[in-house]
Amino acid sequence: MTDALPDPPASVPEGDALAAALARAGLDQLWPFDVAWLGGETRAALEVACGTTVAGRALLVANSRALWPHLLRAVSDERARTGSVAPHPLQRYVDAQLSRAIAARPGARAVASHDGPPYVPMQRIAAESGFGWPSPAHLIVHATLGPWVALRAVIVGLGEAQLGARPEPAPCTHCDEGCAPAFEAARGSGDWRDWLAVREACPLGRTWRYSDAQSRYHYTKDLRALAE
Ligand code: B12
Ligand code: SF4
Repeated sequence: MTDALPDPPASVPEGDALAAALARAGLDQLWPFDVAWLGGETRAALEVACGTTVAGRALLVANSRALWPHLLRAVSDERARTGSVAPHPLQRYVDAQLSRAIAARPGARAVASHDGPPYVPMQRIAAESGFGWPSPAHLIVHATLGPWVALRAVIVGLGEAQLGARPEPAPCTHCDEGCAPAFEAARGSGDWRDWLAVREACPLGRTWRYSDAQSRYHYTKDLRALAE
């Protein structure tokens, strides 16, 4: 059983009340970036997703395993209130937290990774903003969390960037354990456990892996995982 593992430290930019509110709700990995750090194509796709031109400070909203107990509480409250759980509880939870967080920030606009199509290119934004780097298995890998990170949203319209130079995360160098063979195996498989094995193959961030129920829900969307 992996549910007894501790949560990783939240990553919140200093003095950022909006980010701190999201972290308290389990959206615990907040990465400020300057829209100017993005390549032209990515920025254009972000503008399409936001329905407006974007510039200045933006915030990438991601989560580690820390989100899971918050989601379980929200689901349990919903069941107590209405007697059932409506579809897409995770997306609804994220949407509610984003709306609440930006309510007091005129000009701020949030676009969730599940909004679409067209989708906001979250993986390209994560890579080009320096949050993480793309692995040979096409997952974004974070320096601390490894592949155990979900990309939830981008918030734009947060004023002047004032962030200096873009941080350069070290890209994946070849490692002995390699996710590439696991990825090749998963591509030909219809079993979600083979996709989970792609994440498990990475030596980075193993301490922060998702709990068993969280993994099952993320890969299968099976609502029964929320009741375990
Ligand atoms: C649509 C989608 C899917 C679709 C279609 C993917 C496709 N090839 O067309 C399906 C349902 C198959 C899918 C599956 C998975 N996905 Co997906 N997916 C997305 C989503 C919502 C949109 C992608 C998109 O079209 N972006 C817009 C285009 C323009 O940008 P792009 O960078 O060129 O996008 C390409 C890649 O992102 C790629 N892609 C999407 N998901 C995955 C997963 C893997 C492993 C690979 C290799 C590529 C890939 O497909 C896109 C189009 O070619 C993104 C979130 C987002 N908004 O980006 C998540 C996202 C990329 N998926 C993610 C994950 C984890 C997965 C799964 C591994 C697990 C899961 N949730 O089921 C599986 C992979 C297993 C499998 N059987 O393929 C994560 C990646 C996290 C990370 N650390 O990098 C994201 C960011 C969602 C999240 N909340 O974190 N996904
Ligand atoms: S297994 Fe190795 S190559 Fe794959 S993401 Fe992890 S560090 Fe990178």
